[in-house]
Amino acid sequence: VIAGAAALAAFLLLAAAYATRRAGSPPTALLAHPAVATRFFSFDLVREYPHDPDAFTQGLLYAENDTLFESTGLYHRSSVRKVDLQTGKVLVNHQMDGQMFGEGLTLLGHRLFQVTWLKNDGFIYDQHNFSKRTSFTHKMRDGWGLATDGKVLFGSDGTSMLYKLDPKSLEVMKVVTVKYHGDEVPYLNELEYVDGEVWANVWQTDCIARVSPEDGLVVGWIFLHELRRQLWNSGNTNIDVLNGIAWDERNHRLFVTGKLWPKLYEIKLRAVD
Ligand code: DDQ
Ligand code: CA
Repeated sequence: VIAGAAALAAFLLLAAAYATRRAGSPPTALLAHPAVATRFFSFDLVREYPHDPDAFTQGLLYAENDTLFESTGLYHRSSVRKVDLQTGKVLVNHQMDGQMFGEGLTLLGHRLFQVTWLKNDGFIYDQHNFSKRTSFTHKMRDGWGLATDGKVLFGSDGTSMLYKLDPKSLEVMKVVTVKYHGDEVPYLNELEYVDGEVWANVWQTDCIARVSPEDGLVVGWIFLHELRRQLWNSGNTNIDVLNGIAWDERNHRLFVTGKLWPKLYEIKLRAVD
């Protein structure tokens, strides 16, 4: 799996270089696929905040008033928490059953939806009282990421499939295969809905795919390897992968972090194409 992910990352970089070089005359192979002008993004660092280095971040979203909701994974350590953005302090913590491995989290209305790894079980929490909890089952192959546009849920299961789920019944309303120039993009992980697109961390890479949820086409790639490299170079060698995207829609702030990362970053994207 790790070799596969490394190959995917290498492929993305090559594809980016190739697409840039040939921008004037698209290669005929690409013309066989719908003409999508994929954009490539680097970032400028706006601010960094502390993040619990023991949080194996699986789901992240911005709530309001500088608070975030986060779900964390690992057996006997999974949690759902409300976190103060500025200090990284955990304001409210719900420890999950030790047999559960927390995954994606999203907020719709006043309810937090969460999926779990290697199970089809999910939970719905009252955002003001995590002990008010119900459960559901879903028909995705597994539970990885969740996001919402305020009406439906979007889900990922570690494949290249992006699901649209009915928040009432949790039934699958639609599935699209996420593709970049005709090739499937597997390992879709944590999700975020941003201005009509679904953004997805691609597991084991430092890349976020910007996906059109209507047809699954990748319309942009965000490259964040510099964040992980900086952490590593400053001695944080226990960190795991990039995971966790939160969008503050009102103030147009974008936050990213990773599993066991001691920092959470506010970044601004910069187009490099
Ligand atoms: N996922 O978040 C990518 C869906 C799963 C991550 C699993 C990481 C493995 C940790 C070790 C598990 C011990 C059984
Ligand atoms: Ca998210």
